[in-house]
Parts: sequence; C-alpha cells; structure tokens
Amino acid sequence: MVSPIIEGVVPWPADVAAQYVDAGYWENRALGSHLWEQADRTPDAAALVDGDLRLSYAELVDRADAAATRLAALGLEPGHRVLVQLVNGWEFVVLTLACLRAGVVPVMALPGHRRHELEYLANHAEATAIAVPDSFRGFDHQALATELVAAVPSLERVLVAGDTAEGAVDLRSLLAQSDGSGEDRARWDAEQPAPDEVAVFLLSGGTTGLPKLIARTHNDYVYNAKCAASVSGFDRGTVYLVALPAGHNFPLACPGLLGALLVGGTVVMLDSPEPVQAFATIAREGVTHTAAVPAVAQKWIDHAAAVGADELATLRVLQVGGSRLVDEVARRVRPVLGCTLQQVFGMAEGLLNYTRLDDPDDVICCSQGRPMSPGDEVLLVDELDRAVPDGTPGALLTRGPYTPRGYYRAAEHNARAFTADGWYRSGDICVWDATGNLVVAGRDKDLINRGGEKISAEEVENLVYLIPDVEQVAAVAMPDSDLGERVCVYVVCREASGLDLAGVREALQARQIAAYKLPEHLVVVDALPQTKVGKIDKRALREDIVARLQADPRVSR
Ligand code: OOB
Repeated sequence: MVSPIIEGVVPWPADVAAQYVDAGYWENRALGSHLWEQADRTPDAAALVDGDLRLSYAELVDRADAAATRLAALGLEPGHRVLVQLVNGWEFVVLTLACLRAGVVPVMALPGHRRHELEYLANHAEATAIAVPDSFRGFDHQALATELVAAVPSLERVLVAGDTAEGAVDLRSLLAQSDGSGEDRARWDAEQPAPDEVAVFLLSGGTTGLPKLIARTHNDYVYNAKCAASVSGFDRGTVYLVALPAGHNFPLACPGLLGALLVGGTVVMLDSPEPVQAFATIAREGVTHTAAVPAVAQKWIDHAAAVGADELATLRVLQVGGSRLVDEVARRVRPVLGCTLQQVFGMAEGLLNYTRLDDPDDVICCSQGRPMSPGDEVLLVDELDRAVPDGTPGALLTRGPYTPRGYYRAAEHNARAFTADGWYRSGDICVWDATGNLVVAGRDKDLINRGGEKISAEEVENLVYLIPDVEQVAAVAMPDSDLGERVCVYVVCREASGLDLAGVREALQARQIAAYKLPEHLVVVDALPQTKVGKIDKRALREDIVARLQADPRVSR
C-alpha cells in the first residue's frame, strides 16, 4: 500500500488492510472512479436537484471534472485541505465531488460553526482554502472567512457561493460546466487519488476541548456508502432528500447523498428540515428516502398528525439516528407518516448499525439495529475491557473496514480512545437484546447530545472558566422533551458575582462559538459534588438537574 500523503493519518495495519481487500470490502479504487462509471451507465438520469436546478449524471460529473481542473489552477494540489462550510445546495455536492476527483480533501464543517470552531479547524487541518456561502440566516460567512485568511497562516483562498467580494473566488463560476472539450474528464480519469488516501475529513462528536478530525479514505468511505446503500434498499429509483446538514456523515454517506449517487439514484438538496418545506419538497420531487435526527422526526410526526401525510405518499423509508429515538415516537412513524422507520446508530468514526427494512416492528421500534457489515467487529465490555454477557450493558468497542484506527494528529487522545489492538471506544453503553440487535442504553463519554448535535462538556467548561466571576464549572446534559438534551452549566462563583444565564451566554457569544453550544440553563451552587477520587461528580449533577426539573418544570429553560 502506498503511504498516505497526509502525515498524521493513522492507517490500518497492512495485514488487516490486505484482509479487507481480499474480502472484497475494499475495491482499491478512488471514489470518483465508482461514481463516474455509474454516470456513464445512466448519463441522462437525474442526479441532483436543488430548487429549479436539475443536473443529469452527465452534467454533474462534467461540472465536477471542470471544477477539479479549476481547483488545481488555483494551486490546490492533491492532499491539500479545503474547509467546507456550505449550506445544503448543489454547490456542496459539486464541490465535494470535484475535491474527491482531484484528491483535494474537504474538511466537513457544519453551518452552525463560527470563528471559534472554524479557526481551530483551519489551523488543525492546515487548510489552504475555505468554501462558504456569502451569508446565511443573517450571518455574514464571507466576512468571517476573510478574517480567517488573515488569522490562519495556511489559509489563502476564500471560495464564496453567492455575492463574491473582491479578492474572493466566485464558487459558482468555479463549479460551472466544462468547455465541452472532454479534456477535464480525460485528465482526472488519468490522475485519480490512490484508494488508501484520505477522501474526506469528518468531525468527531468530540469529548475533548475541540473536535478531532477523522480521516476517511477512498477505500473505506466507498464501502461505507455502498454497504449502507445496500442495507437501506437504495437503487436507481431512489430519490434521496438531504435535509440534515450535508457535511454530517449521516446524510453524506450513510448511505446519504454519496450512497444514492453511487447506485444511480437522485439527490435532492434542501437547506432546512422544517416540515412545511420538507413535505412540499418530498411531494414535488417524489422523494423515497430521507434521514432525520429524532428531534426532526418528532416535528414531522406532529406536523403530519395536524395536516395529514398526503404529501409523503412517495416516502418509503425514514432513517432516524444521531441520538436515541424514544420507542413511543418510533411506534408512531408508520401509522402517522406512512413509511418504514429505519433506526441508524452510527458515528463519524465509522461503525454503522441499522435496523433492516424487513425486521419485525418490535426490532424496528425498540432497537438501534445491528452492524451493517460482516466485517464489523463489536464488543461490549466492562470497566476492565472484559466482554460482558449478552443482555448485560457494556461499553461499545469496535473495529472494521470503515472504522479508522485513530484520529488525525492526536496521538495522546488516540491512546485513550483506541485500545492497543485498534478497537475504537465509542463511549456508548449498549446491550445486545434477545433478537441480536443493539440497544443504546446510555454513554460513558462526557458530552451533551442536543438533538443529534454533539457538544463536548469540556469545551463548554473551558469557555465558561474564562469568565472572571467563575471559580468552578461543570457542564452536563439536561433532559429535554424536544431535543433530548440541552446544555446545563453548574457554576461556583466568586463572592456576590450576580452571574446569570444571560451573562454566561454573552461571554461565550463574545468568543464566537456555535450557537448550539450555548448553555440553556444555569445553576449557581456553593460547591460542586465530588467523587471519592476528587473529581467533579457529574452523575450527581445530572441527577440534581432531573430532580430540579421534576420539582419545577418551569426550570426547563
Ligand atoms: C452520528 O454520528 P456522530 O459522530 O455525530 O455521533 C456519534 C454518536 C454515537 O457514538 C452515539 O453516542 C450517538 O452519536 N448516536 C446515537 C444514535 N446514533 C448516534 N445514540 C443513540 N441512538 C442512535 N440511533 O450521530 C451518526 C453518524 C452516522 C449515521 C447516523 C448517526
């Protein structure tokens, strides 16, 4: 195997890699070669829809090839990183494919990220370019990206979808069709990235101060998307709606937009999962499959219960994952939305579990499914990493053909997050149920899962510590009926500080962090409870906030 171009990426051991090739999981071809082959089979089929814009397969790959050439002309070479923070639209898809084609590696930021996250990501990935919308939901992304170029040594170029300021690159022109000569296609057919090179960098749902980067290779990510497409029943007739942020692993490749394109289906981009727009889009485009987090599924159910589900007539499968779907909500999916529920318990680090479309209702509604690949290894263990008996909760360890062996440039963290034998510790507490499916019963990682968006407690705490009045802080998950969890912070203040929630939020906003990380509840206490070994007792705090909510439900926000 050729060693990866990007230093700091942890490869699979050579013998394991060879097994994955032998077993047929890894096909040893770049993602582009699979997709371009598909495009040649169905050039006129609809590949991508965004509002009034429709691209056939031939048009999509033509644009991606032309864009790959234009990226190269801007000085973006194979192995260079582009920080991508685009909203769901055709630009996201064409740019991602152009990068995959040219060996340029997209780093998938989320639309909610702000300077705090983007500056860190650009530095850590040593990105040379950043792609943003001009503005979105009242925020001037172009202005921030321009500031980042001044602040981040590696960052040279801003690619803007929309009104492009002087000095920035007009992304829509960059993503326009080719000159028709066929030269771009010929060039990138000849210059494909090696299959063990990095295809994309995904963000971890991180438990550390700042998110880790997960390098997904062409071999592993193609398999990820194709295998997921197979267990999700994707085929040429699939019309897949991307309503969650496209840079998230779930709508990107589980099977997501890449899975749909790899089997010749149609991808529909929408920049919001709000039910009114989503339902109208499903009806207009004849959407058959889509993915939602539980909070979105709940909104769709509420909406359909109120207005009916006529618009969803073509929808066959609703995939739900990202956080635990409550069994009672799961049971309402088929009767109210009229489609099959598929639970997805996945992670950007790799392992994907699915309920199967023909599973009995009890499995679909009460479990989070089972690994999608025969190559997946899953172990549930106790505190000493000993396997627990079936039916007993244990911490999930996993290895497999699409679960990388370490985070990018994070040796110290990798020593904790992976065992010496290369098992990834997902931090989830799971149990194998009697049907051989996994049920997610809790977690032993210090994060808050706010409607599928993962927030590191440590990151929030580090920021709250910067407030001069704060002596001690602990961030914990507070249960919430809409989002599952929200961020609650407990603080011990210096004398008579008068610190309140608004003050904490203001201080954090001044640090320009993503809004979803802002604490939504504050409890000021005289002291934080401690465990026997002198650590802050978060379990006691989680119990405390539950008790406070029960005593006074108005506390909730
Ligand atoms: C997905 O990926 P990430 O990386 O944002 O978060 C992974 C974590 C898991 O370790 C688990 O703690 C939680 O999110 N999670 C679930 C879940 N799906 C994910 N917890 C309970 N039930 C579920 N169904 O969230 C992700 C990636 C690919 C596909 C789907 C979700």
